[in-house]
Amino acid sequence: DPYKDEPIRSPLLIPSSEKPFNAEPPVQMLAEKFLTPNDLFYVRNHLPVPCVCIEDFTLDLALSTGKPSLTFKELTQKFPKRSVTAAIQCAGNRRSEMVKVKPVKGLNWGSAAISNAKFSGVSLNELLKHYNVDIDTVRAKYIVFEGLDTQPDGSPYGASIPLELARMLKDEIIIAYEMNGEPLPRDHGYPLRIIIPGVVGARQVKWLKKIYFSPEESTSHWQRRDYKGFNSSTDWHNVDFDKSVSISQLPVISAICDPVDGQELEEGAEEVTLKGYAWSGGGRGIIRVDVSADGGETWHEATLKPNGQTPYHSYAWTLWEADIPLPEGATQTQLVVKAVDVSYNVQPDSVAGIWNLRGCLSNAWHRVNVTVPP
Ligand code: MTE
Ligand code: MO
Repeated sequence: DPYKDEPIRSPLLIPSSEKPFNAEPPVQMLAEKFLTPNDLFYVRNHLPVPCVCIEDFTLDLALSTGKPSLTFKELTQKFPKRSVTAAIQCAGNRRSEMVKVKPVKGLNWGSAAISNAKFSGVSLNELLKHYNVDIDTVRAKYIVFEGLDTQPDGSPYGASIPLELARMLKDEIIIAYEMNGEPLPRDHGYPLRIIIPGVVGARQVKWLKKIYFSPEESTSHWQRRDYKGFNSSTDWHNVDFDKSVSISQLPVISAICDPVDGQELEEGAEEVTLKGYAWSGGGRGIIRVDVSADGGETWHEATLKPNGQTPYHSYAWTLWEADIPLPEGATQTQLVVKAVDVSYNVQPDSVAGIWNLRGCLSNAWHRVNVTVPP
């Protein structure tokens, strides 16, 4: 069994698949803490978790100036420790809402395939500079990352981002060895993972083994045949993955974490307290979160909890809260949230228009139905 050496996991995680292990935390717990505790951080594995002996481990770079292999000790001792607080979100977060429109292929994620942590490690740019590589003048089109986890045919999990994006983010990309001040947990990439803030989860390669520059994208299945967007008339008979652009920076999203769908509020309640998260890719900060207690007829502004970052380098999520009146006398109603980022990007009001066959990028207004016993 290739899965016999999996890590021990919190019993609080709600699995959407066991082998490989995929799980999200209870959504109410997500909005409680700005930094998601490591054992509650959602897990998205495509393959068995590799067992790494830290003494034998090296990170391998293939550069124009040479092919250095660094031990864990060299990495952690030779270079200054840099940190970034960032949300990581699976492209399939909130996929279960798309499934209600029409079936899709993918894990049936709720709203908690996203988490937020402080990652610390070595700056990719500082590492490259140490080997006399200037990311601004490298002659290539992509930077490629490979993990230690391999498919049955021996090919590793891999991902890439355009070099243009890597240049924009050069001071923010980190080869992380710590998560919230602790060594990276095995499920999250021990001993190393690349953190590319503001970019989709699929590119945050865990168990990072190799970095190189290339004239083409990573040839991995997950770069070429997955994690792309399509319009809602594209189906498995006419889909052309080569024609679609790989997902990198993600669109604006939000969700109500508390109350949860189907929840019964207090008897005769006149007000409801909503809590949740909002986030946008590309470092675009959240400037406003609107909530409604009547299915989107009338809106109130939620109170944003500052994430400590600046509007154009806002990689962490923004938690928010709102106390709003319930419609008078209603015994059931729909709570809604939508967020606005600093570029005034907004979320689409319904999921039908953005439906796609892989159920990615499900960022419509988030709706939660509740009942109010009279
Ligand atoms: N890296 C490797 N090596 N193998 C993987 O299966 N999954 C990716 C990404 N990095 C994956 C990986 C996907 S799709 C997501 S959403 C994130 O890791 C999930 O990170 P997490 O498990 O730390 O939440
Ligand atoms: Mo993902």
